[in-house]
Amino acid sequence: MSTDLIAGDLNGDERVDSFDVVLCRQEIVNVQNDSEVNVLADIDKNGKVQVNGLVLIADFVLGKKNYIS
Ligand SMILES: [Ca+2]
Repeated sequence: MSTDLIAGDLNGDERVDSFDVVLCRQEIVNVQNDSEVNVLADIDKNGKVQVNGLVLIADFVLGKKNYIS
């Protein structure tokens, strides 16, 4: 993992792409339980990994938004 954390970059490859969307989805259904990924997937910082974070990442990856926040 990179030391520079990027919102939405759940796998730490310094890019936000479809792999991060898949990872976020896995976090939501608790397939994985990686605390660092959970922090990065909690886009709105409400302490939970929820579908809204997944939607934000997916919208960014699909080009619907040019930022993640
Ligand atoms: Ca990534």
